[in-house]
Amino acid sequence: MKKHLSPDPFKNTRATSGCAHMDDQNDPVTMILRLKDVRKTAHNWKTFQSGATPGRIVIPSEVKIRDTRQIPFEVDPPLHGSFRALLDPWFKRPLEADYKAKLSTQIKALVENVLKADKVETVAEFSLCLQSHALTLLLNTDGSEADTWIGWGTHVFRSEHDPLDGNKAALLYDYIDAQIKSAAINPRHDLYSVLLAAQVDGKKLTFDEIKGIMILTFAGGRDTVINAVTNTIAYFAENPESLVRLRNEPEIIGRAIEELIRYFAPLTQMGRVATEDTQVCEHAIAADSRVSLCWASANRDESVFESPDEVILDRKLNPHVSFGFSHHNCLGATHARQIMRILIDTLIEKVSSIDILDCEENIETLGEFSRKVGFHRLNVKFNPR
Ligand code: EMZ
Repeated sequence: MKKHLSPDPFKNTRATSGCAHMDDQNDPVTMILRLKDVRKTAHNWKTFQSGATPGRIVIPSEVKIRDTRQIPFEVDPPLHGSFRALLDPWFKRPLEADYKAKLSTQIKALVENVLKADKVETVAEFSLCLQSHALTLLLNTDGSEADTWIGWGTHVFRSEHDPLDGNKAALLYDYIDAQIKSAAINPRHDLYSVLLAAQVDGKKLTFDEIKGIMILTFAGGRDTVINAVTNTIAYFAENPESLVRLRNEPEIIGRAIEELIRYFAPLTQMGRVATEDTQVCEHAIAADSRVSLCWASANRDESVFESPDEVILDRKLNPHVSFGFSHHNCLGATHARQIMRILIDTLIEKVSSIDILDCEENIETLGEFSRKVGFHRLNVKFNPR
């Protein structure tokens, strides 16, 4: 099998049942697999809440390793809307010319650097570096902070052999605590200082609210961006004609980005907790039990997407849910799309082909399903134009 491929493990169950069940630390989850049901459930925040015990809507659940509520994604309307109103303008900054220019400088330097090497481990030496440097722009913080974050590895709450690593999370928490405290003493121009000066619904944010926003900013866009970038490199390695096509038809790059993000669905699913006895496509859901919005399955729904298992770079109808759906749509999506845009522009300009040398896939186990979400290791050689 080609290394870039991401097979759809949900196909049969999506067609026959529409839902699947998985256990997660004795707190079972009903996975919702069809696009229409995923969208309807995401929209219905009164019955399917995000504001449950912190960590419970994440799968695997993080309740055992954290009690800080991540904001805004673990908050329901109407408070959720007040936080989004504060945060949305800041997270739209990646559209500004100055931001794009800085991101472009970072990505160009990184690509030029890997072009000099005989072998590059894409996850650690490329995607993680790219993600961490780009995050200094999103936070508007000192560029040298990236080196600290790179040292933490690809996931904030997981380590190589531990899917829930509380000690690792403590590293991030201590770091964020120290950053908030120092910004409180000496105000700066970064996100910490913006949050310290801000108000939501006429009130200053508490320390824990600021911390919750910062944790989400670090955690939510980390493995997801790394997966998106690494999978994109694997795709171009095995489809060199696509690089040529995008070079010749730059007008389809926007659509190509959406398609790569649809196909690879960097975040498999996100949970909700039912506030009452209810049902989803004829499956009974008990009050206080969990459902998941399975973005990865919904993106392959054959009743919506033609040839869902193919990457069609200029796909026209593409209502994918890789960035979630409804009011909780991904706050970092503008930043993520800008990263993909500049990455593709840079590859087109500087790279002729990419050879995969060896790899180890990152497979998630979700009850009866196994899903490839990316790579633990992807050694490649970038060849210059
Ligand atoms: C949470 C989540 C947010 C969670 C949009 O996703 O990302 C996961 O990777 C983290 O582990 O804590 O931030």
